[in-house]
Amino acid sequence: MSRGIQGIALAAAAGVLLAGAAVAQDKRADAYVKYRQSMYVVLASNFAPLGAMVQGKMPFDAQEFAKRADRVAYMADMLPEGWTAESKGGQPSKAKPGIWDNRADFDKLLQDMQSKARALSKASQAGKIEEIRPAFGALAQACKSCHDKYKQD
Ligand code: ASC
Repeated sequence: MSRGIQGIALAAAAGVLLAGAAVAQDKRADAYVKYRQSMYVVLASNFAPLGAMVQGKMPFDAQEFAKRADRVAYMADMLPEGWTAESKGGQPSKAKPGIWDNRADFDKLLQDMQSKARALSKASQAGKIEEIRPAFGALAQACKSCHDKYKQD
């Protein structure tokens, strides 16, 4: 092999290796997104019946409400695990890229949602719908505030 051809072969091999590393990186990010979305599925699936009870679309069951509100708070606390730097760019995702440019603001919204979720779980312990209703509304608003800014429609 001439020097020139050797050089080209080396450059091509390096290119393949780098492309391989990029693919591995992408797959890792995609896996993080999958993990993250699974958390949101569990969270939303437990949040939905709370909404139905608060709105009178489902009979209010204090025990059931408290159980699901506890799960929502638990999942909310787990969410940051799905928003690590490794998850950046993972697909398919509705996360707006702005999250990574406004990380402090995003984290603040996430923490606010976590604190509202804990408050709802606490409020649900006494089983009084009139105490639960405002706490539920505050949590729903916290979810929406973040979605409006950082989630694609
Ligand atoms: C849900 C759900 C959301 C939030 C949001 C609350 O049940 O899937 O994204 O509540 O609509 O405002």
